Amino acid sequence: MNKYLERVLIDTEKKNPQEAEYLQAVKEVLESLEPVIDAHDDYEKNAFLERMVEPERIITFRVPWMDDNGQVHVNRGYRVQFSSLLGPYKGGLRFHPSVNQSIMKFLGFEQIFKNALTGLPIGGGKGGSDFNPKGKSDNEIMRFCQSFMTELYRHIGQDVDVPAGDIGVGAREIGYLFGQYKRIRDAFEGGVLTGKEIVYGGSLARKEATGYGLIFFMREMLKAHQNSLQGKTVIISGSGNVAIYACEKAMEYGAKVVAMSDSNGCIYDKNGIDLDLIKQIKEVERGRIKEYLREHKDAQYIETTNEDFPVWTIKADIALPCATQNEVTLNSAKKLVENGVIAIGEGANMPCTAEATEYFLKHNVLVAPAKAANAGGVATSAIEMSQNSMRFSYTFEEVESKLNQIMINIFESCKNASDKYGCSGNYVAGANIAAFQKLAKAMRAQGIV
Ligand code: NDP
Ligand code: 2IT
Repeated sequence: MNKYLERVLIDTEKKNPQEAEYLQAVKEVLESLEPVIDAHDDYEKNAFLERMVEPERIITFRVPWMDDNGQVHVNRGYRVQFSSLLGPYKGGLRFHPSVNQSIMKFLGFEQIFKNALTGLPIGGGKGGSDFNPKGKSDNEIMRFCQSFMTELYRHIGQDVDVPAGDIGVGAREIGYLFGQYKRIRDAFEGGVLTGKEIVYGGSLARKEATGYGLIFFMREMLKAHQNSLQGKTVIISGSGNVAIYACEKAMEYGAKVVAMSDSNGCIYDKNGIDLDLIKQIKEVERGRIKEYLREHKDAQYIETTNEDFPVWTIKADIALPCATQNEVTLNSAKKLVENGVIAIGEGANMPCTAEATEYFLKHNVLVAPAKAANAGGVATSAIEMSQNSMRFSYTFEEVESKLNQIMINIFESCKNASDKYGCSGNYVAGANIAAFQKLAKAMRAQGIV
């Protein structure tokens, strides 16, 4: 390995010994940058990589809140403001009990590269809390969001840092967060959060954007390999925001989606998933996916019992992990390849373990990497910010068409970079290289900061 790269990797490991997810994300990027680093001998002198892997700022704070029984709880809030090279910090908020500094940093780090690929003026950040929204009442969610924002507000702003949703944070949470921000600032700064409801400044098609964008990217990738989604069997993990709209668009392109999941298990419906029912269970009732069987008695439910998600044992041409990090283990990758999978589309962030990704690439399975393939969500967030600044809104069709073009451009950037640096067809490396080149250019232009 290139000596400079190797040293930065070792130093990063030393400095962040407990942060497995963060180190995994950094390692993947640094390893794929080797040909670029070899070609630029001034990167080391100017510490380009060291500056790339050190967040500009990490904020953690106490979030006390009271449940409906009067019991007080304390959670930890985070905002990692990783890079403002290309614009205000931008990235989602995750509410999930597994949230810790390592997960926040890996997500923030990946966000910098993803946002660079969109071609839009947004830096990279991420935040959230180890709060578990499952089983909480609306009032509990509101009180938690208000307490969270009462600390976060001083660190964000429409030209400073613009959070949005992620796991456990959707339009309901964004609404409560926005209400509290507006109340504290005594000003209507619409662009301070994205993923808002349409009625107070949200963008049409933002809800659909990550899932739709994933399928647009998949369409482009398959096209480049003389293939398409038409008639393909698809399995999807998760049944949240990304999974639902990936399913919807895949079906529109003539694919048959036969499985979806949640953290408890997966459903397999060989006749094709009834997406209206999934939306009813997940978006309206906030229920468990097992409920699917109440209307489809011949569908199967398989419970999750260990780290290998059962959804990946179902035979399919295309697999779309849309739940969480490291949800595709090496075991699962082997099973998918054995079952003849041709392409993986990462709707979630870092859903494949390093070993799984390596296994797919070695077996000529196309991998649409998260930083590129799920960038449609944040790209549409940036379009929401523009609409807020213009005090004007686009139609659904206008936003979808911009999103489509952005995903086409992102695929082209990944493909060109992989062709140019001798790793044709490896879009994981292509995405990292294409994004890094933009960031390095901005870093050089802005001096030592
Ligand atoms: P949601 O909260 O809407 O849905 C998450 C889904 O994944 C649920 O079905 C959930 O099941 C499942 N899930 C979450 N954590 C785990 C876990 N630890 N083990 C098993 N299943 C799990 O989130 P999103 O759809 O918004 O996000 C999904 C993924 O996509 C995340 O990786 C996120 O970072 C990424 N992403 C999201 C974007 C967006 O715009 N929302 C943009 C780009 C990427 P359960 O309900 O049982 O917990
Ligand atoms: O991971 C992601 O890109 C998101 N959760 C969306 C971020 C955003 O700012 O829309």
